Amino acid sequence: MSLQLFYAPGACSFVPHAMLELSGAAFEPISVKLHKGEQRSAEYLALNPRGQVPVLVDGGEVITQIVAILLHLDAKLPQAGILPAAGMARTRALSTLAWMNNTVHPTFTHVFMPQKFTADEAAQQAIRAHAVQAYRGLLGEIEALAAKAAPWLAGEQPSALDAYALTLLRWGGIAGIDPTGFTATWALVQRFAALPAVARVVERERLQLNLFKTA
Ligand SMILES: N[C@@H](CCC(=O)N[C@@H](CS)C(=O)NCC(=O)O)C(=O)O
Repeated sequence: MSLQLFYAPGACSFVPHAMLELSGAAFEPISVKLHKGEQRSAEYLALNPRGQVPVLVDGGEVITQIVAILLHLDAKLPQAGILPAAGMARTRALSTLAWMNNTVHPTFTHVFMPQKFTADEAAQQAIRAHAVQAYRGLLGEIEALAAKAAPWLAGEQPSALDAYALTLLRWGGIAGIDPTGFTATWALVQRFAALPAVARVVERERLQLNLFKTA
């Protein structure tokens, strides 16, 4: 089995990165430095013409999109507990995963890269300010889920939802939102980061969980 994961430190690729490490499967993590524009190199665009991470290469097959990568890994490495195995628990976890990926994550993109949505600098500031407020509300929704975690977001086992929650809450600090204010999520994220496999990924990506800076 040859598995390669192209990831960028601190990016959404943390989600499959953490789950691969938790699975115990052998894989090659390959870092793509987004701040250096490596995702726009000819070599990388040949792999993923959209110029984004994550990319999973499994036996030469290129797979993009977090949800597709996670479902592929879940089928291949069921021991990883990427999602609950079956039943309504799986359906609910998929529902939350889809929402994190299609709603929470793109809201942060409006905070972090408003230039993707308009070239007008004043409009960029307005988009950013509006998206920060929306993002705060979405982190509040994750907080309500974390308050009910038993003990993880998808139930008894740590899953992709906990990895995504870590990424999204950490991004809150970049958006100027204090992550420690979301007490249940903050506790969950710290517990997840302390799992030995996840701690290896946090170390490999050199992640600091709290990026919030007071003015
Ligand atoms: N819908 C995509 C989103 C991927 C994405 O937004 N990746 C970001 C990092 S979090 C990226 O590679 N950005 C680089 C860029 O846009 O230049 C997925 O689920 O994989």
